[in-house]
Amino acid sequence: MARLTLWGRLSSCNVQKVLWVLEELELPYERIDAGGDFGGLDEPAYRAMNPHGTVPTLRDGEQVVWDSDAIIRYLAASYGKGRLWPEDPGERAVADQWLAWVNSTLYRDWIDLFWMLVRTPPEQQDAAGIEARRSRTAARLAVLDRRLAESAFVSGDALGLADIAAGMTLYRWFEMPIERPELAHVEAWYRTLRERAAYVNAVCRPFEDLKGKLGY
Ligand SMILES: N[C@@H](CCC(=O)N[C@@H](CS)C(=O)NCC(=O)O)C(=O)O
Repeated sequence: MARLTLWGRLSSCNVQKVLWVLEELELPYERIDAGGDFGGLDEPAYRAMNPHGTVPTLRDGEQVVWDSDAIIRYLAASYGKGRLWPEDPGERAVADQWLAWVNSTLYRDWIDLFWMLVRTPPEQQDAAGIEARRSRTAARLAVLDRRLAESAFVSGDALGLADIAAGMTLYRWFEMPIERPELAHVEAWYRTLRERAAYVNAVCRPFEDLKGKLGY
């Protein structure tokens, strides 16, 4: 039996982040479908692990962790030292500041755009609201573009947690039917991510089944 168990549906972007880390670190794990049409999040046993009833949740032996960022930080600290988790406090802080920015800023506008454009049925869509989120996400990505002009990866010299959090948004960004500004460094970085089997397996998944679904 695998020591690591992950609960969460493959279509969840927060689950995808965790999957990418598991695959990147080549860790053996078992994944249990949960959330969305699979349900299970209100089961007492699930709520005992994750009081919020969300996915993902990870169990590692006796240790249970919920929230995708806490999970990827836990996995990197436990199994990714020298790979996804810099030992040097300064280098780690650089990666951490970009990780914090992704979650507080880039992700917010991007997920709102995804919900308003993809998850909202066309007859309920708000065109002005969609355009506001699209242009804000584009502006956030322009900042990332400047970061990537000076650094091979968002986290620093090597792929790290900030790349995982930011890179998770890119597949859907490039697949959504929207206008996108030219961002040469983001595009080059996206091409390098797509050369990683872990990224393709975890993140590059068509999202047809989420179209028009506001229920979860
Ligand atoms: N901040 C949390 C957000 C968790 C969250 O809202 N997950 C969504 C999926 S991305 C969820 O559980 N939705 C209910 C469902 O899938 O049924 C995290 O990063 O883990």
